[in-house]
Amino acid sequence: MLEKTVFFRATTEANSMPKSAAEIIISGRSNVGKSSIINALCSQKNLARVSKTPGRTRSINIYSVSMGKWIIDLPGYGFARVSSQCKALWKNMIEECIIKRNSKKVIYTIIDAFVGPTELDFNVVKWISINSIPFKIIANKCDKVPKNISIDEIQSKIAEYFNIDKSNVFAVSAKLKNGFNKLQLDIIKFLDNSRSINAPPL
Ligand SMILES: Nc1nc2c(ncn2[C@@H]2O[C@H](COP(=O)(O)OP(=O)(O)OP(=O)(O)O)[C@@H](O)[C@H]2O)c(=O)[nH]1
Ligand SMILES: [Mg+2]
Repeated sequence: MLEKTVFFRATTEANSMPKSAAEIIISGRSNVGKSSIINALCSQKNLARVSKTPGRTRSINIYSVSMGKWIIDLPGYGFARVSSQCKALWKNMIEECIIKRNSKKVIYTIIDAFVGPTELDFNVVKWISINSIPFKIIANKCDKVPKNISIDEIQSKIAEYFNIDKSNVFAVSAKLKNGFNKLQLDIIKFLDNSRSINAPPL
């Protein structure tokens, strides 16, 4: 199902986004691997643009899985080298996209498994949770974690940190394409349970 995903549109105007049937939103700090995760999830190499330079994804990029069912790649947060004006614009755009649009959604916040969850991650997740938006956590870059730390340990620590059930924490490596089966099933289940709608014109 996810391998048929295509690019739909990019926008910085969340209030002009058409209505979706259901959406998966990928959020996380700059450079944590959001775009790489979308490529790995959809078994495609160049669907989303990956970059070594943090702050690469500047717009809300919408990918269509099928009939109004989307995966959304958000610009990363916490990129230090942007002006306060840029940060304010980012905040408005994200707020508009996540909170103000009344869509059926789940947010997957990506964290770096090697660095661990940061205070900024915690605050963003808290903000999502306060706004009653369903969320899950994906720990990426598991290939960088020392081999003596198990995937189970990584998941348990993160679940404890965010005070959520371990089943809502996924551990992957977008680089090695490891750990994606469970995550793909979770996403497909959510999208399959939503009614399709005819896509608006491109
Ligand atoms: N070691 C390792 N590197 C990864 C992994 N996933 C992504 N990267 C690298 O991390 C860097 C950032 O990846 P992106 O997918 O562009 O990250 P992003 O979160 O979309 O970044 P922004 O759009 O700038 O916010 C790239 O150099 C990727 O090759 C992973 O699982 N392991
Ligand atoms: Mg990106």
